[in-house]
Amino acid sequence: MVKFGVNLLLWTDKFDSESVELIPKVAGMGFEAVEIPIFDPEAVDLKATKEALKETGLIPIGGVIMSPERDPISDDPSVRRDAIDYLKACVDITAELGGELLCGPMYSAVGKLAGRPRTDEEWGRAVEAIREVADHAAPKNVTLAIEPLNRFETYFLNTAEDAVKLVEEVGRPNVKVHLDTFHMNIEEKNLPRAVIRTGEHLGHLHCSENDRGIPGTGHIDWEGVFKALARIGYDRFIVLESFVPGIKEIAKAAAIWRPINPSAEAFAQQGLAFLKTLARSILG
Ligand code: LER
Ligand code: MN
Repeated sequence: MVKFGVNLLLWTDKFDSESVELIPKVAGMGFEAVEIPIFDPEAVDLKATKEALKETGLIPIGGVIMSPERDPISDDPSVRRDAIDYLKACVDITAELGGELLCGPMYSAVGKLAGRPRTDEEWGRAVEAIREVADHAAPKNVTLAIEPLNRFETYFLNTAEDAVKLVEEVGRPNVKVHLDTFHMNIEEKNLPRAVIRTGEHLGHLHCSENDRGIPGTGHIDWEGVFKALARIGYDRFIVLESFVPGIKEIAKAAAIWRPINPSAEAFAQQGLAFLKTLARSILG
């Protein structure tokens, strides 16, 4: 059975002790899982977060936020080392909170564009970094899910096909592909076909409308996507993701300058209702 979650980036880009109050809020909306953006591993209040998760029964998913200072494909070896250390800290937090999945674009900084295609050297650095983090994560029972982004947010990994290629080259059973319908709408010729080709490699899914609006209000082929999920037997998380202009860092990274949704709450609640209805009729 798939489980529905929401990414807390909808409300905050810095998960800290104050953000813990978002956990009961999300549980009250009817979600079963919560994606926690780990901006600063030191700022995560492990004790309070664990308590809130225990009280609500929500399943935590860790989300990474890379930056130019922690970039696994940087030319600077110390920046690469900081990226790997950061990712390992995110694995530790995810495991400590009782989670089994760490997701996101963990190969490069969001918004980093080089004005050229990725190089073989950068590809090799990403493979090495992800292998090292995966080997750290395996004994903690944490799986990594790698998210391709659209071409305006990264030059490194844009398509499901390339993400599968990366995951196959990494060659670790605890490394999967993470797809996001918003990015797919820009980069894939056909969303259901991309899901089917990802197949057993699919480890995580973000759902967002083509304009980052509420699922069901735009032109994403939701029925096709869910039929493809049924065909590959997908039974992991489905996480709603959007951003609002007030959350500055993520608004900047995702270029959200106008209110796409009436409110964060409307996005989460209406999106959940729409996707749950679809899941009931297609996934059973
Ligand atoms: C993160 O999950 C994502 O999809 C990016 O677009 C954030 O900028
Ligand atoms: Mn996403």
